[in-house]
Amino acid sequence: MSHFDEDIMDLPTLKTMVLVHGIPIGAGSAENWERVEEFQARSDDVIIATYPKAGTTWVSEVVDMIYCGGNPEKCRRDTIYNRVPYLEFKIPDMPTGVEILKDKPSPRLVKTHLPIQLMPESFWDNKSKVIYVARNAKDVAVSYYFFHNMVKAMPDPGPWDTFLDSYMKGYVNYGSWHDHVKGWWEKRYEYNILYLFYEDLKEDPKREIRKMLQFLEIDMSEDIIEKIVYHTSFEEMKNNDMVNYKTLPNEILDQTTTTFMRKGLAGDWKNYFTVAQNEKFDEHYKRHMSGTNLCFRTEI
Ligand code: PPS
Repeated sequence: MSHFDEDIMDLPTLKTMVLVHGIPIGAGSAENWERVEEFQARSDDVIIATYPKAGTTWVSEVVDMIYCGGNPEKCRRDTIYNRVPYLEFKIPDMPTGVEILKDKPSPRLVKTHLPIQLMPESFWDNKSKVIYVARNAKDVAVSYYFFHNMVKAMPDPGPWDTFLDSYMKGYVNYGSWHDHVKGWWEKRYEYNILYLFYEDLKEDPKREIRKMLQFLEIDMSEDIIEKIVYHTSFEEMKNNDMVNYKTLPNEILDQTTTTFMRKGLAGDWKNYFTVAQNEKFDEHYKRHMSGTNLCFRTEI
């Protein structure tokens, strides 16, 4: 597990970050850390936990659809970031994730990107359910790079080659991808965690939705499951303003050159990695993922 020291904090990709227990976290969230740590979970909370860009919004919409009985109109009641508040979110002049969640009726759906060791204890004390979604490291790298260019509060990622290098080392918001996916994987039986993969959802969304239903102990007819698959397809979500983040102004999230719902593919990394970058990445990956039985597919 990487624990970073203050001496890396001047790096361009860590501008606006603060170390929280050795993990780079956005300065706003870090400022609010006590509130996050003290967060009072409820036993019927459902947490959607991910490393950034792993399919958070997709699974959030699926889970909200499940709780809305497959009715897309009910899911259009509000934006995804209000329906599934972001636990550690804090930017100036907006209510924090903790504040929004405090007043939500049960069952609350909660989004977080926290590595498992930074999760508020009360989630474990209350045996809240967590759906963790993991996506292969290469597609996450590409998606995260584009996201850095879209979000005004994120550091400038610089050229792709240098960003990729920083990402491999974990010098980005939320730290190392390797540590994140392994940390959650290792605790999946200790806590109430359903561990899912983005690539599996792409391959067979119906199968993965059934896993979520079983985990959430909810019965649902085939017709409704099919409706959920349709409503949460990439094309449908891309055109749905309640999930595509188009409700945010350009000053926060600039979607003029790339969109939040960018491509939604498994294997798009091949369009960005050079042969040399891929070799270096694979060699580094092997070292950081040795000793785990956690396996990813980089294409389907
Ligand atoms: S965030 O900002 O961390 O919450 O982003 P997150 O939602 O985790 O990830 C965004 C990527 O997920 C893709 N996406 C989808 N893929 C397939 N199907 C559906 N329905 C879907 N919805 C979102 C989105 O396009 C981002 O991936 P890229 O590779 O950039 O397209």
